[in-house]
Amino acid sequence: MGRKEALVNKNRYLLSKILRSRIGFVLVLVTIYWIKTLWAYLIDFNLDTKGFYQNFILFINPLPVGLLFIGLALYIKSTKWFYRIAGFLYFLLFLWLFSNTLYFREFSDYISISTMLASSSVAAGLLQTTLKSLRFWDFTYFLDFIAFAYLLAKKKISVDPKPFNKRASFAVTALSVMLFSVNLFLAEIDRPELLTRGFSNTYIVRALGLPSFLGYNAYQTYNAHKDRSEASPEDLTPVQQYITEHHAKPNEEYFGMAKGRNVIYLHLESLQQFIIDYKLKVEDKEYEVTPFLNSLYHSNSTFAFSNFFNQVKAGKTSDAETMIETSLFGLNQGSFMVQYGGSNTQQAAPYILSQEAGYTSAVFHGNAGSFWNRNNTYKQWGYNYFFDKTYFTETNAENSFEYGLNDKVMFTDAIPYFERLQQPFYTKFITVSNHYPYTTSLSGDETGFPLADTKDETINGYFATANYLDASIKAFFDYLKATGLYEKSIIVLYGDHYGISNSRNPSLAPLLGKDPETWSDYDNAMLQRVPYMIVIPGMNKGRIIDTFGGEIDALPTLEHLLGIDSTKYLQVGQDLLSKENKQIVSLRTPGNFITPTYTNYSGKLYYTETGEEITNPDENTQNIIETIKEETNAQLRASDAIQTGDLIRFLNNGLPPVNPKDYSYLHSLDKEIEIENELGSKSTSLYSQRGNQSTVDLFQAKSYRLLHEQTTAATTASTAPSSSSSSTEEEK
Ligand code: GP9
Ligand code: MN
Repeated sequence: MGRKEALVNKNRYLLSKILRSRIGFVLVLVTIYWIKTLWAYLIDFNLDTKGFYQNFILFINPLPVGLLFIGLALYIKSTKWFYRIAGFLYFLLFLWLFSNTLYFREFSDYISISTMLASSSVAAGLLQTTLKSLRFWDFTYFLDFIAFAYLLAKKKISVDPKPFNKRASFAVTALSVMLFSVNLFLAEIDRPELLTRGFSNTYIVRALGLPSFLGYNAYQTYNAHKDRSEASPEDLTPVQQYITEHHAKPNEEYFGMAKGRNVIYLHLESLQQFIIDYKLKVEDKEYEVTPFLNSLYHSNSTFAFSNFFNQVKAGKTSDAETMIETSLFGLNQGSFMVQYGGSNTQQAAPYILSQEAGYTSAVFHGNAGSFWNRNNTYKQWGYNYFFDKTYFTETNAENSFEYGLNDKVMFTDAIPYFERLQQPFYTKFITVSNHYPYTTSLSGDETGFPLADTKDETINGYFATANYLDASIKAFFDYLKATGLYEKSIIVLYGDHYGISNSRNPSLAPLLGKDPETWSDYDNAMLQRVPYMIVIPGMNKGRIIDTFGGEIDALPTLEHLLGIDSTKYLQVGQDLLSKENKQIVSLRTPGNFITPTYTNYSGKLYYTETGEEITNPDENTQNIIETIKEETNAQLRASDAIQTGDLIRFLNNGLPPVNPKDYSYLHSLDKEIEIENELGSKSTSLYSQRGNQSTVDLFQAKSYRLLHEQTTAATTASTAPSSSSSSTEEEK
């Protein structure tokens, strides 16, 4: 017998020895499940893990649940049933894993409870697409079954008739629960508030594994379902009453002034209002951070708001999107889009505009479509297209970071899809490069804008990424102007939420000319302002408006500018251009609010204008504060009732309910082209209007280095013209 043969025999012997005991059998199944899951993580799922720590969590996460689940069989006394149940539990885990790999190939997401509960026709369709997504390497997932069948046939597996000790079985359960807690603990360190905020299915799967994701999803679905089943059409009455009383009549001067125009939303990631007109001082030199946005801010084509506040909570970006698109708040805990977005009946801007004025709608965003459950929520919002990262240049270390593709690349890559949209369109570009930690998104030619000089690296990098965002927006505006879309559009820009958190604000204070020692919650509250600018090219009534408002007010403001009556919708915001606007900004934490006179933040009351704290309010002030609080509570109450009770499903306002099954975000370019072809000479896409000529070349986003070289070259050009020739060559 050769050495190799001896080794194989030894291994075989060892395996059959392990398999001979019940616990051995369980451990073998757990190990195979573990290996298969890792295999699926490696070849099928795209989990976007970064660094050793995240990969380590990914590596260990199949073990606890695998052991817990298959280990349950150890409690069974009967030999026959022990083997049957252990095998069955293993098979269930495998089935869940394998179905998810097939599903993921098609949908880039994981199977949720609502996917499974979908009607049988969808299920049949699912089965079809699933079968189509089988790949030749899938046989690897079945190798163990073949091996087991072989061993059984050859009678190599002998059964262990001795039941496992009850206490030992319990010890296995306890051990797996403990391992699971360790897993959860490590995951929470990597991503604080993982379970409360939800983020995306990918985050849950990569931290806790597929079976836990199912449990998590089931819990959320159950909660949403509970609130929903308790609600009835009568709940609409108080909500509608609030909305009617709270309605702010449109200002006749502006009503319909942008009627029929394309709507372009530019979501400015983490951009705060303090950055507008701000000049960063580094080594005695001043650098304007957002020169282009500043020019918009001061333009007479822009309604620019100086007291516009973000009203998000744990759902951050998703909360901002929810408010902007529906004029309803996110939740007090977690993210509305994650918990209800995919299932609630909603009447969001894309759907309203398609119904009222035949708009086509699209979102462009360079991150995974499942983040914040966008892929499902957007269908409920009636978005015709969602171009997520799968439509753009593949991400790598240079062109992207944790949260997605860099903005300039995203805009560049969006053009081929953007130019094919039928007009009028409602589109949203969600930028991402100016996102925490502000140190990892820019590299190579995009670096060069000076870093601030504080002790906090996050703050130091913020200005450079904000400058990058500014340059991306400028490039996009240049494109709009070059194509002629500019005059046909209304462009709305908003910052979604703070970029520098309250805990870091004292370090930011000196850059704002403030003393960190006296920095207060009032200052924190004031920093919740974000940019909000409505650009209507060609109009000249634009100015800086100091009305106090927030994200919840954006939709009625837009509707009125487009000449749409907002009264028939369940929206709790108020038009910011209306003379009847009450200027009460409810923050999502009940009791916190900002008005032009008072600010109540983190349990403290201030005069908004001076920042002076009101420690002993007189009776009159107390009454005023109580009235404001009651107003904000009523607004949040109405919104929460609609959101958690899914009340829009009871509303009869003439709009048929959105059917999410009518929407798919696959093969979108083909669909756009098909529509162009169907419409023929009636096609209104930019591409068709330009005689089937692409506008891709009209979008030019130069890197920071090129832009910078160009300006230095321009200033030196008069003295040394030859020095600029090489860089101009490169710019072409
Ligand atoms: C990710 C992006 C970030 O797709 O929109 O969300 P945030 O972390 O800002 O909530
Ligand atoms: Mn954000």
